[in-house]
Amino acid sequence: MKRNELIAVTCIILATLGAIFGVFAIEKFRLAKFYTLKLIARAPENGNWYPQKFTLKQGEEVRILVRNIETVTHGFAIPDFGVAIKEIKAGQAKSVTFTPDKKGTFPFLCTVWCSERHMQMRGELTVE
Ligand SMILES: [Cu+2]
Repeated sequence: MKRNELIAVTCIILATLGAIFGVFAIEKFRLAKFYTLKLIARAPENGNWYPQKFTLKQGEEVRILVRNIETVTHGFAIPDFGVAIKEIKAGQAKSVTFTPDKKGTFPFLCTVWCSERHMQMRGELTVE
């Protein structure tokens, strides 16, 4: 290969990689900026909620993105704050915004019968 061809091929490879990494960087920035918290929904036998415990600040609005990475439908609810996402289908992500107005420790849970261990698909949120 001639020197000029080598330079051209190198430039094309770098431009392609740059575009790919650029898209990932923008996506990461976008998610970090718009969502206070990202939750992964998994049935208990596949690891359960991740994170299963998290902390929020009283009076500060939060925007939670719940991502269902499984092949079954899940739901999401924090009954103490009247927060609910009725259905998050397989592979879907949905968000919910609310402001925790009281301190304490509260359960969050899946609201769709998703597995034999569905009743254990729970987590805990602390408001400080
Ligand atoms: Cu579930």
